Amino acid sequence: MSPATTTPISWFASGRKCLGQSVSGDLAWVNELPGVIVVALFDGLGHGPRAHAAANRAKRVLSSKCELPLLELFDEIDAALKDEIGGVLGVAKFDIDTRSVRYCGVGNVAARRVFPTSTSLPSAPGIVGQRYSRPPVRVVPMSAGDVWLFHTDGVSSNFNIADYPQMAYHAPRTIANTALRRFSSDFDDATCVAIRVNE
Ligand SMILES: [Mn+2]
Repeated sequence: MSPATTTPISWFASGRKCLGQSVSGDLAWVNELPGVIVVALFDGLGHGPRAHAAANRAKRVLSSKCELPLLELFDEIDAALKDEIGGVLGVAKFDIDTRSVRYCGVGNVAARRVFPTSTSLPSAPGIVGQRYSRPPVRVVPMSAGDVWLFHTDGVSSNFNIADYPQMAYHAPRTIANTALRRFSSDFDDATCVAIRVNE
């Protein structure tokens, strides 16, 4: 994926598959709609071909239905995954007009604003495609200079960008690649999306 150039948001998605696997069960998906940038991160249960198939299914729904309100989008993906292995999912909508970020997450997927202040958006328990609690929709303000990280559990949540004070000033490509290189496990698929709200 390539970073946005025509919007007030720049982003980069970086990912790597589990050692020994030929495919990844993680999916980072970003779409720029008029006024809204949708960022989705899916992690199919386990890894390998079954997780990859689930991620592909989630991707098809995202591609056709990402304009739906978040909870309806989750319902659609849940229904589409009924005969797949399921997975965890986080979806954020960066709304340019209202300068806000709406987020829903189910399962172990991280959504964090890491700069200038740290805020983690919690997920509801469960597995999309199997059983989950309808996630609350979180709405937080979006300000120029904010840096967000979305990552799967292949990247450690212990990673704190405050420990690397220069990092937040780098381009999203560098932030995502660095998080992946320094803080990911070889033994799981690992994916990180870095987002910067431009001035
Ligand atoms: Mn994982």
